[in-house]
Amino acid sequence: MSRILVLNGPNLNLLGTRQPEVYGGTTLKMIEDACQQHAQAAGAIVTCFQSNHEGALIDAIHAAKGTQDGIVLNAGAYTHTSVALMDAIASVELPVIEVHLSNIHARERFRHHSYIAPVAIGQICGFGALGYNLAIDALVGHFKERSKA
Ligand code: DHK
Repeated sequence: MSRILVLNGPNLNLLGTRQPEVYGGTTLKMIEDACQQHAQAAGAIVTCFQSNHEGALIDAIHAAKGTQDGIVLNAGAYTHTSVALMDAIASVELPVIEVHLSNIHARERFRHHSYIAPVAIGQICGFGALGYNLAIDALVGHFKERSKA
């Protein structure tokens, strides 16, 4: 079974009540439970972690090396600011799928740029909570393709 870390950044603990018109009404707990179920059906095991602190997210990425096969990451606003998160991902050499609930490209200009995108294998945005399941499918598909090579 492949192991996937679902990592969520700042303010995503408030999902469900935070600007539901932008981020939807699904809570983080609901998203994490859905990830567990979806991953199980896809033959993967999910570990979930959320932090509002950049350093804690970096520590979680470092800890994933050797313990996880890939990461689904919604870095929240750190997506648009954090060279440190980008460097952490590049350092551990794990496949990362970047997820956003909202379509960041259809929002304010400062959200169009992602420091995660250059070190991720792909980006999924605009599909709300469904994006996390799509990211799990993408990672599992990536593992399968890689094992054929
Ligand atoms: C979540 C956030 O917290 C924002 O800072 C990003 C992202 C978008 C999301 O859509 O999930 O800009």
